Amino acid sequence: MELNRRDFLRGFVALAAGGPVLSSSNLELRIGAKRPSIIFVMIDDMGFRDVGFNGSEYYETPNIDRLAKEGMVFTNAYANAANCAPTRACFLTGQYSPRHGVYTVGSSARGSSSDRRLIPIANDTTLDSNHVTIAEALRPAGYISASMGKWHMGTDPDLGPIGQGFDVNVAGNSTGSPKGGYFSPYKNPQLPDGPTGEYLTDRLTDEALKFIEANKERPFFLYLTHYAVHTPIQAKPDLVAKYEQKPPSNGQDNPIYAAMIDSVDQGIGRIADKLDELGLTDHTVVFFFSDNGGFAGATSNQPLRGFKGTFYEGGIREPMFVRWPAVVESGTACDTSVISTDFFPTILEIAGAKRPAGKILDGESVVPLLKGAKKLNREAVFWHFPAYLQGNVAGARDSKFRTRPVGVVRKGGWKLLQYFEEWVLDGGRDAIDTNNAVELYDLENDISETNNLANANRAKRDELLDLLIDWQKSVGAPIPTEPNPEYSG
Ligand SMILES: [Ca+2]
Repeated sequence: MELNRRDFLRGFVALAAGGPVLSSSNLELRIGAKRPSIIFVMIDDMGFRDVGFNGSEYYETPNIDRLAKEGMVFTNAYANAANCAPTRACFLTGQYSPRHGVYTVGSSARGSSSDRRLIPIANDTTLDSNHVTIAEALRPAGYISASMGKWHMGTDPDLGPIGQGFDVNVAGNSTGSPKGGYFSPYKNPQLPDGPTGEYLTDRLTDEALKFIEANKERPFFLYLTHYAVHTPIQAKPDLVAKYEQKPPSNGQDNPIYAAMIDSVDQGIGRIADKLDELGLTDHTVVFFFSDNGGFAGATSNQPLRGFKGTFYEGGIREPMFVRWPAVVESGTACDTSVISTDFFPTILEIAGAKRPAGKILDGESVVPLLKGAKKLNREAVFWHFPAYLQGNVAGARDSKFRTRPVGVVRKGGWKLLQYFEEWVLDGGRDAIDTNNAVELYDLENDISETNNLANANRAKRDELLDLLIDWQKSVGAPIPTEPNPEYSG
């Protein structure tokens, strides 16, 4: 039996994942003990078009683009929510928000009460320790895990990364942004200060390189969860100067934000170089993702509608690639919808780790897609946001809220949004043709969600609405129904 390099690597992967193995017992012995390492890069607030590989002409991301090109780019990749904490809770548990109760950041009753028609569902701001996190699920498979950067789910010893199963925590706590800013001194109890003026993104990269180096002989899981590119918008002056010389492009025009992205990109380049230097590149799976859409004060998501905080595409569609030279054909793209709850089962399959006993995983492993399949088994992906997010951003439904309570489903190229205020208070399904409770978009032909087809395609509308309502029942999604007595119309 003759093996070329790719066959060899595939055999290694199959073995690691508990799948069929190559026939050579020597080969099994040599590679059986080694499982792929996994680096999950979670950027904060990075918009879909904030990278070169998705068409930005202003921001420069040559390292990110190179890794994307060496792997598979996902063009319909979604965060589970339009803001930070819920997407992270979904990623860490592999469960949709109704199962852990983290729906939003802070209070679910944001904005002025007099503008809210319903009493929203209460929000959990931390992840309860009874959940099994991805780090806890990987541990029995022999993985050492590190969380480096923003955590936003609580603070150690109990609810930070260490309390939730990671072996290493650098800089992670309950905060959603760097309280002391991006330059040392950081005022972060989980991150000893560096030299004055050290830049946080560079520091997290340094820490990541140290972790990789220290664990090069064993499988590791590195959750590199940059604080960048969340506010405060702060960057290194030499990089800012570079972008001040560039003409804005397609609404992207902030040189400081561009420089923040540049520092992230340089860090990715340094990590890729380290993997090469240590001979780990072929056996390390690199995921690149962001937790919600681009922030209205910093970037442009066009042609996508809306920003961080809205459930239009600009709030939830993310830049994503997976590089895994042993398995993923370079230069490939996948347009199947995937969502951040999919990472948990994906990572377990890659690691050959068992699913947590007694826990439902809502996502589906994307490993078949990585191996060239075109579809997953499921019919649709869902969102549930029974809360209010204040703010006036372009593309939102009204000028007071980035979103009001909403449920969302995407099936194939179609997307339906069910707005609970109109649904609950204005006659529900009986009045669906006139109460403005649902919106239906044909994303394949209308990526900007400009044309609401709810009444033009009632069959599709009803099909998606039935799917969404069935899903809400199946996960026990709480829908706000109590009118707010303080609402003043
Ligand atoms: Ca975020």
